[in-house]
Formats: sequence, structure tokens, C-alpha cells
Amino acid sequence: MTMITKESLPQAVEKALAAAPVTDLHTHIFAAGFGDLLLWGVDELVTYHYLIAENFRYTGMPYEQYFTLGKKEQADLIWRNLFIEHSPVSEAQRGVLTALAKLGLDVGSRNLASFREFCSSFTPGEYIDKVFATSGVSTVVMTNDPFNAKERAVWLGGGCDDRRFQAALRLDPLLNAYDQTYLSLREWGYPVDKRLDRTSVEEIKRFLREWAQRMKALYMAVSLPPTFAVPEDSLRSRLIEECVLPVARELDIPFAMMIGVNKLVNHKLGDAGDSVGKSSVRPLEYLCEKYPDNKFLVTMLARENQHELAVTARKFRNLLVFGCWWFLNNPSLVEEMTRMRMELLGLSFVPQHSDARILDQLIYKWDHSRKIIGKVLVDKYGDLLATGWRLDEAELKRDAEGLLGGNFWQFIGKEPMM
Ligand code: RAT
Ligand code: ZN
Repeated sequence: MTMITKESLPQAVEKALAAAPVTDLHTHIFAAGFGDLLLWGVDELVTYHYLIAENFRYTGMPYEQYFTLGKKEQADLIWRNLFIEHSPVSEAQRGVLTALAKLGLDVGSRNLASFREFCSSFTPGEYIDKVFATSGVSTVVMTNDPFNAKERAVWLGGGCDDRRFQAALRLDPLLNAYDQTYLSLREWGYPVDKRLDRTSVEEIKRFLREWAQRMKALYMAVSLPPTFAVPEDSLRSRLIEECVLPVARELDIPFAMMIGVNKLVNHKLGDAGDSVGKSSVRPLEYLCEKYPDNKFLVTMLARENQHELAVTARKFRNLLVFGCWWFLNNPSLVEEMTRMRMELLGLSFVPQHSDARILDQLIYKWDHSRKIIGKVLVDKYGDLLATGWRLDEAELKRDAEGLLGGNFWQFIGKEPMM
């Protein structure tokens, strides 16, 4: 049993985190079998929607014009604006450099053509292996939308047998746009109506059950606006209470809520045009209390909501707080949130998910997050050692494995797929 000292602590924490297999519980990447739904390589990396938004800080180019360009031209433009004409200090910009550097490329060369050449020497399958090995990620959970025609076709054709890629049944179209999506449900053989009568409720439950089982979904998920309320007299509130939660209980899977996104405040920016707003945690308190047999995975987008979210998790063990989502995935905020969560919740939370949309991003998102989680752990363990408490290497390993994946698997009550 190797005991930890004040002197050996920083290195021991780094070692424990580096060795812990990561389960990334929310991403937007896909297994190779999903064809071009899987985005990878430097042109995708540079045209990430976070960087599209940042690019328009530095150019007067009409939005429409940018979106008429081909992928390579878009990447050239962003590379010039964000990386050559300015120093790439934002988190998403820095992330591109971390990813390329960890792939073994000389970012100092600033040679986009050579980065492209490197990426094109891989097949998608080889690139997946390389990125998983480089990032230390062992399992990712995808975001799987049965209302997306391309994706739907893959699932109906048998789906995905790469166990590194697990599924999450994403319900935004169903819950946030039922007045339109009920028509698709009808087309697919679920006789539902617009008002959500008794038959519709049963048919939607059948739809959820069938798709969750088809995907072997680890959880169902939705992103929600700051105005999200339940209970309320709305289709979404009824869909959640009458359809989603009963099926989640029946299948024993959590319902994930990602709360606080204001969609398309600048619609010309597409995916890059969403923003943030403060939400209420009252709906969470209501749901966690009224449905103790349901499990809720929750992340919130506003910095202002983080403290009350952590406090809510102290009240309800059926609530697992996860990740520093989207505009919060910046080192200063990740550190602040991780510290606060640890101080309120001990180790019973999931500090980070990547939200990677491009495979390569797993590398930087986890490299950057691991370092910050490590910094916070060193401080917290340091405080324990100062009291005379003793820690050994095995305990650090246990804790690191929990934070980077184990806590999620334990919460959902399944064995890690790795
Ligand atoms: O972080 C993002 O990439 C956002 O565009 C969203 O995808 C968000 O994470 C979501 O899952 O809705
Ligand atoms: Zn996401």
C-alpha cells in the first residue's frame, strides 16, 4: 500500500486520473457505422460551431456567405481569422491546438495543409482507435435522435455494434415540438393526435419503449429552455409526466435534462446561434420528489444556476449532476464549478462530459478537464493530509475512476461497458 505524502500528492493524482478510463456521458459523435454522421479531422475541428461564432467576432462577412462556402474554404477562413490574424486564446481555439499537438503534429508550423494530409492518411475506423487511445476515453455516449432521417435509417438497419459507442435516446423533437412531430409519429404507425389523448399517451409510450430498446439506450435525454416548467399546462409537461417518466421507470433508465438553452437567438448562425438563460430549479425539486423511482441526470447551462443545482442534488439522491456544459466548458468556470460541487457533494457527481461533436475533440476536452479536476483534487486531498488523515494510492485510483466514469455507471445501475 503506497501512502501519499504532501510531496508525492500532485504526481499521484495526475497518475490516477491518467490511468482512469473515461466514460464520456454526453457527446455528439458517432460510431463508424453511422457513415458521414461521424465528423472527424482537422477541417471539421476548425469549423466547430463554437469557432463559427468566434469567427464572426473578427469579420464583417455576411453570415449567409460563410454558409455557402465548402468545408475546406470555411476552414481556411476560420484558420486565417482565428489562428493567424489573432492569437487563438479562447478555450475552443486552444482546443484545436491541443488536439493536433497530441496527435503528434507540429502546431508551430501553422501548416493547415500538412494537418489535412495527416488526417487523410487514416480510415474513420483507424482514426477512432487513435483518438480513443490518445484521449484515454474508453466509452462515449452518443446523442441519438430517432427523428433524424439519416440516423433513423441506421438504427432501422440494425444499428451499432461498436461497444465503445453507447446510445442515448434524444427527445428534443418529441418534447419541444410535439405540435409538429406528432405527424411523423403518425406516419410511422403510432396513431397519435395533437391534443395528446389517452391513446396518444399509450402510443408515445410504445414509441419510447421501442426506440429505447432498439438503441439499448442508457438514458433518455432532452435539452430545455430557461422557461422550462413542470408541472404546467403544456404538452411538454404532460409528455414528461405521462409518457417519458413511466417508460423510464419501466426500463429502469434515467431521464437526462439539460436545462438553460435559448435556441437560435441569432438564427443566422444556425447551431452557433443558441444562447443561455437562467432557469429555475423548482421543476427539478418537483420531479425528484414526486418521482423517487425515477433517476434524473441533470446539467444546467447558466453559471448562476450551478450553486442551487448542487444544493438540489444534496436533497435528492435520484439526481446526478453532470458536466460543465457548452459555454461553461472554460477552464475558469470548470474549476469554480468542480470545486463547489466537491465541497457540497463530495465525490458524488460527474465533473465533466465532453459534448464533442468532432471525434478529435475528445482529445482536448479530456486533456483540459483532467488537468483541472486534478488541480482541485490536489487541493482537497492536501487539506485532508494537513489534518493528519492518511491516503493511499488505491484510494486515489478509486476516486479518480468514480469521477471519470464509475459514478455514472453506478447511478444507472449497469456494469461499465469497456
Ligand atoms: O454544446 C453543443 O455542442 C451544443 O450545440 C448542443 O449540442 C448541446 O450540447 C446539446 O446537446 O443540445
Ligand atoms: Zn450536447
